[in-house]
Amino acid sequence: MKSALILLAAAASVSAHSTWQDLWVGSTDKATECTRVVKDNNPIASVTSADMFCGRSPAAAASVCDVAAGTSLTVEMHAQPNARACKDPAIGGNHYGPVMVYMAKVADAKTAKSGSFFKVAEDGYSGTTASWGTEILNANCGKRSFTVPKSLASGNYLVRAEAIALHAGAGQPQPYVTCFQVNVTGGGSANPAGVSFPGAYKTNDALFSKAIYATDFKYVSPGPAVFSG
Ligand SMILES: *[C@@H]1O[C@H](CO)[C@@H](O)[C@H](O)[C@H]1NC(C)=O
Ligand SMILES: [Cu+2]
Repeated sequence: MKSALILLAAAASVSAHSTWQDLWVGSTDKATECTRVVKDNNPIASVTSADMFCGRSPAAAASVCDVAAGTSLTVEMHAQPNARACKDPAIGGNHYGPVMVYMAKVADAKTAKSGSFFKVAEDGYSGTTASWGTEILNANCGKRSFTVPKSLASGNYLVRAEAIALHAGAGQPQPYVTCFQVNVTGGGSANPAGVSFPGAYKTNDALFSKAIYATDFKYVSPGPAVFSG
């Protein structure tokens, strides 16, 4: 009986893991065409791991997707690879935490192994029921849309989608990260300052240092402020 319960608990925690996998350019579903698909749906071991760059051992993406500056991109997360049904939560269980998107200008999105990432979107927590970024994601079938800043310089970029589950408690953030390869066209001259991954977060950052269930928990955004152009 005891071992059956432990097995059940293990199965539940595995199914609650998730992975960013698909990209939409405007209303066009690019599925995984421009995705550096990560090897599995497990969280990254720590916010200082080398996996923080573009996720757990990502495969090369087939393409680089064109997107016009000032138009929208949508990143999409689901629990299991290639399982996009809306009936299942995108990131279920009690995986409460922020959802963020970063971009980094790179010489060649197909081969880039590092980047200077600026933040383009964030859903943190506003203190009310169901306001965590991951809850908003679940309410939107795993999709988070954002506008590629109109002022951004044209060229290749990595889009880095991130969700950080905080349910495990203080000092134990569980990040999920995937990168997408895009080519921004018709842009301006902005080259926003960025941060590196790993590097931008520390395990003792304010957000990771306090359990989300603590009565005095307060959301403190990890990383830089959102660049909106
Ligand atoms: C990016 O778009 C520009 C403008 O359309 C094009 O000249 C260039 O070849 C594209 N680069 C890639 C890598 O797709
Ligand atoms: Cu999980």
